[in-house]
Amino acid sequence: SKKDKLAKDSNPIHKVAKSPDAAEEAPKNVVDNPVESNKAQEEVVQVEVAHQFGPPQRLTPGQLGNFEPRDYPSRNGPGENGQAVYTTMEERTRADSSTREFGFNMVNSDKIAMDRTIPDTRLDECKYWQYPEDLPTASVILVFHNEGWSTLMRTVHSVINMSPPHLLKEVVMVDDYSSKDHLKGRLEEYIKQFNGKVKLYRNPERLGLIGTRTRGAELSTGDVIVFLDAHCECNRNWLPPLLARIRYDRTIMAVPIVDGVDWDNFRYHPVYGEAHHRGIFEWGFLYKESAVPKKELSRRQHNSEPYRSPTHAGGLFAMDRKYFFEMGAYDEGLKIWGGENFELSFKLWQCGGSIEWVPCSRVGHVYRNHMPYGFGKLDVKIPVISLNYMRVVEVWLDDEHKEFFYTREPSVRGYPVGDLTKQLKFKKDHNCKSFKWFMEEVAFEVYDRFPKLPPNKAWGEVKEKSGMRCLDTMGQQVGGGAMGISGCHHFGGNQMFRINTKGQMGVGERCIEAPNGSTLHMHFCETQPTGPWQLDLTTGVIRHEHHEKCLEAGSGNKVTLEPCDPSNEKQKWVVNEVR
Ligand code: LR7
Ligand code: MN
Repeated sequence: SKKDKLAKDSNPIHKVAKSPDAAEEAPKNVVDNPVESNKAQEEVVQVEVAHQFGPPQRLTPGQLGNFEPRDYPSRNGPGENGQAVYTTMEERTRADSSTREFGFNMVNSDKIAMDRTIPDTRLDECKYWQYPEDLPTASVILVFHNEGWSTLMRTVHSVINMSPPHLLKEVVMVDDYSSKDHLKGRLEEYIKQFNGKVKLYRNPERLGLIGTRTRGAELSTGDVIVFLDAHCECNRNWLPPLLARIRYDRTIMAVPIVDGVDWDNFRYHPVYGEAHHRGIFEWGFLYKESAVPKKELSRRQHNSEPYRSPTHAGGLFAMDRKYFFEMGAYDEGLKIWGGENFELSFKLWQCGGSIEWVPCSRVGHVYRNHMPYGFGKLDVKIPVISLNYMRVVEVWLDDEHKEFFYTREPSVRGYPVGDLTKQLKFKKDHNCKSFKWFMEEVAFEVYDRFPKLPPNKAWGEVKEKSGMRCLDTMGQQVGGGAMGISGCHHFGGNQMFRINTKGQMGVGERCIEAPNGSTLHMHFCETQPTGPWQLDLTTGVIRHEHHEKCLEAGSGNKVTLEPCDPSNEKQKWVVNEVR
């Protein structure tokens, strides 16, 4: 294909247009961009190669890749160079309450300059790429709901500072019905310093992040829309590598590599070491990242080149604006938060687009301590996220794979997902490929980690026949202490188990084992969907076939494996489906 051919073509043709006095221009912010394309004066050879190494002999230290910003001035305020900042004893109470309110330690964030420097986390190669001069312009869209002040505004400053001015059409802020005071007049005043480059729109009601993003895209005027969460810090030259892929092929969704920013001390750090990762999922549609398979890596010549990914975390990505709407934007039936990353990903891949992660584009994201906001009043009796997943599953998965989702989340099966006519019509009209194709050609490593699931033999709360207590994880995690039994609450959650026809007992994304032959513990599920648990539906006995023992309800919250005794009522269980 054309794409493959170009990826292999390493002959550098693109000429760099560089203004001679760029180095003398005073930086307006921390980082400015010394390169202004001046096509009238410079002979620019147009090539179709959007991501191409420049001629090595030109790339002396004074002549890096064509959009490379100058060096940071060295500064040493709190948090500079992405260093951690700390809370004093006097600040402790305020820091904790801000963390409860925003999911971030705002006391620490407030100490850090809006334009602090962060370490360049890119591969060294990245500095030497020559990007096309005629890149599309970008609207950076920040949707926000009750975000903290300094984390939000640092995002805006960072986008402005780190983007070549002529490529940044605007920053579009869309307030998703926030109630915090600092997001009212103070925000309106503050953005005036950006001379109209930062625009602010407000939702008349809570739309959730998904609907708000679509609205932000409608309000945008750039060629490309770039979504960022409202608590990000852009790294050096983050924008051109994303735009270059879209210029090359407008059906590519270009995704930056997400670095971590700590919610407490705001240290900026890469999430992974050398190895590239990409976005996948398990069958309950929890988002996962996994090392990129060799087969994909070897399609490229240079380790800093973009690679294809089945999906992405959701928050940070660039797309051709018109193409986003040609693809139907987000499903309007998705509510507030979650699953929209899969909807757009599956739709893109199955209907002719693609997703690429771009190693030379890096953006830091502050991972929250917890989600500080609710989802508002919604008439939904299952978790909103599950409802969103169901809409995605019902539209984009085939029967075989749908079944894996409902095996992993049996309690939501059959819940009404609302009208899908528009989505199904889109799929048909665009002749979209099957999910099987997607699994085989794009997401082929998923089965290695998350095998096809055999049917459940039983699922629900595991209740003692002779009492009112149910098997309960007791909040234990992998590597933690013993699980137990406690009063049945019929809400599922920590009391919702699945035993499949191959003997695996699962709870959520985890599996249950009895490593010491006595107490039950959480485990990472094996890469085979098998296990030692034999449930006899008639007698209610749950037997561990390797230890040759049976599950017995003890005193207090205890549950253990004991020698099997068919006459012991404490070894009899009933599994009740709960919805
Ligand atoms: O009702 C809401 N309205 C909003 O405008 C809820 C949230 N929001 C805003 C919010 O202020 C923020 O700017 O939407 C943005 C995302 O919300 P977060 O930061 O609470 O989400 P998250 O970072 O916990 O979750 C990830 O998954 C989400 C749901 O699917 C979105 O896709 C987020 O963008 C996504 N974040 C990322 O991908 C960041 C990187 C990796 C992670 C996690
Ligand atoms: Mn976020």
